[in-house]
Amino acid sequence: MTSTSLNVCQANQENLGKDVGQDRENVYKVRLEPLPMSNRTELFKEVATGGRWAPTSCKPRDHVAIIIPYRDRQKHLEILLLNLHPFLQSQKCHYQIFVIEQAHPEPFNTGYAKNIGFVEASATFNFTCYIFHDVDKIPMNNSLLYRCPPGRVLHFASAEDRFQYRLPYKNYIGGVIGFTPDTFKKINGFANNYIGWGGDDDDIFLRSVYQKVPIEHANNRLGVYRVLNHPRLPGDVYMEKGPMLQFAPQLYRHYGPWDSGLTTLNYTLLATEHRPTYTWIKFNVDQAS
Ligand code: NGS
Repeated sequence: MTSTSLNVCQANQENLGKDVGQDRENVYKVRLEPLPMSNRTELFKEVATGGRWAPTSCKPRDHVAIIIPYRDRQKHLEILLLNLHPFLQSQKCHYQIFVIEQAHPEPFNTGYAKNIGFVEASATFNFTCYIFHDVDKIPMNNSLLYRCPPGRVLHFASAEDRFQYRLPYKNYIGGVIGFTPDTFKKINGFANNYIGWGGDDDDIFLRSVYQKVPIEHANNRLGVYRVLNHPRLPGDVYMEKGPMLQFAPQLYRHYGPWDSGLTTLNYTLLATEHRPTYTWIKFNVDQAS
């Protein structure tokens, strides 16, 4: 059978709309322990080097790049990959997982890492959907389709366990969000100047509002996530982001998001490796940016 005669893929939707009340932990299982090597080989046997997979029995409609900003969270990355590969395969999309690591010693800048992930992933394939994914957020309900609606921001992690399966505040779009490439370019990606932990997600909310890109939260029966615990590390930098966020609406209303973002990246690519279950990209922010 040639690929042109295949039907368009349909995702499995077994948990769609299922009301599990308080019983989420028991209904939606996530794997929290690393697997022994033999089981890993079995689980990942269909995954191509670089962390890419596509269904063979149908024609995928969606081409999804998963972008994970990363630094020093090996155990969490392992757990996320163990869960994410089977999760995405059950959804029958063509996907590739990119892990974007920032070199030491500069403080971690997740907005920068996510923008670089977008640029580097786009250079390899015209993905139709880019999902920016925290390393410590594990999706629990595989009916939450990892797809990007056109012209909107989709916030997937609308029901994290640590926030009692609700948004912690009205404008929260942290954890996991997705865009089509055109929409991501329309808001100029993430701001690059939120250095250290936090704030870039609150900022992209504002960029979306002022670029008139509607924000959609996943239904909270679907956007259910287990969040892995991690203590703040001594090297984690926390910079007060309040003043930047207070000023952002004025900035974006008058000048748009062009001051900082995809169009102002200045980085050195230190490495690209096609590892067995993901593509690893390491970068350094150049001083002048
Ligand atoms: C807010 C942060 C967000 C962050 C959210 C949840 O305070 O970036 O907490 O944080 N905003 C600022 O710092 C301005 S978390 O519990 O994930 O560490 O996403």
